[in-house]
This record gives sequence, structure tokens and C-alpha cells, in this order.
Amino acid sequence: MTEQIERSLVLVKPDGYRRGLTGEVLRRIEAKGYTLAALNVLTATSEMLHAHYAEHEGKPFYEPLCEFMSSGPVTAVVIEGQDCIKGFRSLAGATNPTEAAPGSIRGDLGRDWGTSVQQNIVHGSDSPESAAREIAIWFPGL
Ligand code: IDP
Ligand code: MG
Repeated sequence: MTEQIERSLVLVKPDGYRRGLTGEVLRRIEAKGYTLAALNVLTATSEMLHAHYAEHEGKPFYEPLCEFMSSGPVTAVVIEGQDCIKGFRSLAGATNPTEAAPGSIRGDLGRDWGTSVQQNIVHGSDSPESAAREIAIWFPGL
């Protein structure tokens, strides 16, 4: 049996960047055993974010989410490894940082700051289809 290489798009969100947690997130990804295939620090455009979060269009947090995500630099990362989509979602923990389990990135490093959008440090693709779609947005040349 050979390893089935899967790719996921991870973002260290502006809150994670501002708080100096980028290295800690990358450390956890590497310690888990996934590899970094591409990495870029950038401030995303509104167009990129509306495309990235298109599935949430119409929800009350959609516009605040796109605004928050363009409020400062993010680190976009393509990670690789067997089942890394599911594996990174597990490393990240539940969406709500108050409820995310201790041991997870959001559980250990995140909290509710009273903002309208949950600031939960990281994004991770939720399916192979989402990963392919998202990687094309953040790394058009890859
Ligand atoms: P995920 O990041 O765990 O996949 P999604 O449901 O895809 O969660 O939501 C995208 C992002 O939107 C979340 O990471 C979080 O920052 C924000 N978000 C999701 N649901 C809510 C909500 O009910 N209130 C405020 N912000 C939310
Ligand atoms: Mg999601």
C-alpha cells in the first residue's frame, strides 16, 4: 500500500497572524506529520474572500467574515498527507473556540472576544472538492 497524497488548504486567519500564532499552527501541522507544499503570507482581497466563503453567502456572518478575513495578513498553506483534510479539521477543533476541545488549535489558543464573527485562528478545507476549489483561489499557479 502506498500513501494516498491528499491536499488541504489551511489559512492562519488575521487573528492568528496578529497574535503571533502562525509558527505554533505550522509546528502542530508538522508535528502531526503533514508536509507543507506551499506557503504565502498575504492580505487577501475582498474578491478572493467572497469566492472562498461563497457557501456562506446570505448568512448573517458572511459580510463580517469577509471583512474580518481582509483585516490583516493571513498565511495560506497547502498541506499534504494521507487523509490530511479530515486530520487537519481534527487538529483545528470545533468552529466555536469556546466549545473547541482542549488539545485542538482552537481549543488551546482561541476564545470568544465578543465579536460578531468567531475569531478562531485557522481555516481548513472540509472536503476534497473544497480543497481543490480553495487551492485554486489562494495558489492559482499550483
Ligand atoms: P469552519 O471554519 O469550522 O469550517 P464554517 O461553518 O465554514 O466553519 O464557517 C466559516 C467561519 O465563519 C468560521 O470559521 C467562523 O470564523 C465563522 N462563523 C461560522 N459560524 C458562525 C456563527 O454562527 N457566528 C459567527 N461566526 C461564525
Ligand atoms: Mg468551513
